[in-house]
Amino acid sequence: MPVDFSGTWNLVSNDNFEGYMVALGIDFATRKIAKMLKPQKVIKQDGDSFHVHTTSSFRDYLLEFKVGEEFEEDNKGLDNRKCKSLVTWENDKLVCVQTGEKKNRGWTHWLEGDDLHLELRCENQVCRQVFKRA
Ligand code: 1AG
Repeated sequence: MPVDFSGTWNLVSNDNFEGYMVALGIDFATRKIAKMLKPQKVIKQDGDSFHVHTTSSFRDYLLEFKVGEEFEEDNKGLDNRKCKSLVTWENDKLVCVQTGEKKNRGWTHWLEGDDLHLELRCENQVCRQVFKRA
């Protein structure tokens, strides 16, 4: 039985989101708005099948995937760059490698106590987000 990430999660901290957005080439005006946001994540997990909806007052992002199955990701409303994404389990962590134009791009989700953690990586930048159950 894998870990269950299902639930509604609210962002409580967002370390170096600015550096991550700069690495993705997000323009100044968009970054200024984006870093004020407190997004919510709704995760629906059925075993290895995931539906992750990140919502905010500015933009939303929906990602659906199955662990171990590579898919095309469009990053629509984020940096809009297409990449090939593959999510795998590394013990109880969900690790995504996003292969494309940007080096070292990907993310990791894990649970720690009652918190949901997300590390977002691009080039030499790491953004660390923590979410609490709504
Ligand atoms: C993700 O999480 C990232 C989801 O895939 C969105 C989080 C951060 C934003 C990423 C890049 C910044 C690009 C543009 C800034 C503009 C708007 C910010 C909007 C933020 C809310 C959507 C991994 C996993 C499943 O949870 O996606």
